[in-house]
Amino acid sequence: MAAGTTLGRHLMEEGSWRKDGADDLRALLEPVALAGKILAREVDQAALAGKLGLAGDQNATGDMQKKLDVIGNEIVMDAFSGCSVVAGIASEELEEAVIMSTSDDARYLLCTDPLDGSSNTDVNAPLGTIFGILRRGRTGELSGEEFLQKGSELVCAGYVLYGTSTVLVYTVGAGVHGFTLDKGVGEFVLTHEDIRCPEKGAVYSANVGRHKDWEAGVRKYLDYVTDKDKPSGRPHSLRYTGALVADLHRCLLDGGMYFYPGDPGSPNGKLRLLYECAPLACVAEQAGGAASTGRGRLLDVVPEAIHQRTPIAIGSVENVALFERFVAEE
Ligand code: AHM
Ligand code: MG
Repeated sequence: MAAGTTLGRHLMEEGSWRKDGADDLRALLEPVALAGKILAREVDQAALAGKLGLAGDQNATGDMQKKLDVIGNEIVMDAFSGCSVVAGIASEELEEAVIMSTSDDARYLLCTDPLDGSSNTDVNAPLGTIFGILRRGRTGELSGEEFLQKGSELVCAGYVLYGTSTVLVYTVGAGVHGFTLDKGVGEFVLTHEDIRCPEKGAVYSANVGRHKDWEAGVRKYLDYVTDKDKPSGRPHSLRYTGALVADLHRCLLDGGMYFYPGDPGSPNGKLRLLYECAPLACVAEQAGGAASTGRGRLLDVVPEAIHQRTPIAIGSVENVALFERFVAEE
């Protein structure tokens, strides 16, 4: 694609040969891009505007909300408020799914974590926005049950990473493309065309401070990647930012694997299936990588609840396969 390709132009060209069509793709992704631009500005200015720190409430899954979590959720909802093709939104920051449009054109559902990695807000470390779009099988009154579709049903997924630059990465089911925000002109410009995740990598991302609570197979995997074995490139290097989006972005570009397993207090780990893990699993697979619960393909898991958690291992296909073998052997 030509140098200087904007997201809008890319969507028109991609959409011209996709089932959902250019108009739908633009209707779905332009609000994501708008929310990404506004959130990039909010994150940038938060310390100056007194928007760091806790908001004072808990969200639906019991996390203490940061002010930026609340602001992020409002920004995403506002961006989609004029989008008639999206019937409803399920968000990490909303107890229940919210109706956005009752139009007969409302053929899609949005799943989102508006601000991934929000423990990073006050320390100037990376943050993200995760989004996944599902089809809606019917019209009429929206029910929360309609969101309970496995990740392989996602028609579009991606993330915005607020790091040293702001990057929007998306897939509509055939390849993964990345756009960097040119803040001077306010446009996302194609900088990472057809991202391919290396088949293996020598980096792992996990909160190893919790390793004593992990099941035996996961602990053995950690022993394996930290063992010294020059021919196989071990030990692997540890990189953990506290923002899944940033750690996955590194895996996609450089290879490696992020994992967040369960522990006795939280058998399904920390991360949420519908709006965190499934959209990112969709991106990983589309880039030639993989995502697993440790015991099978993550995109095959049918959610039973909007805020359901799942263990996850995501990144290079060989790393994920090896992780699954360690888990299966115990
Ligand atoms: P959040 O949605 O509340 O920010 O939680 C998700 C984040 C991930 O981005 C990150 O990898 C993980 O939680 C960090 O958790 P921990 O502090 O337990 O390592
Ligand atoms: Mg999150």
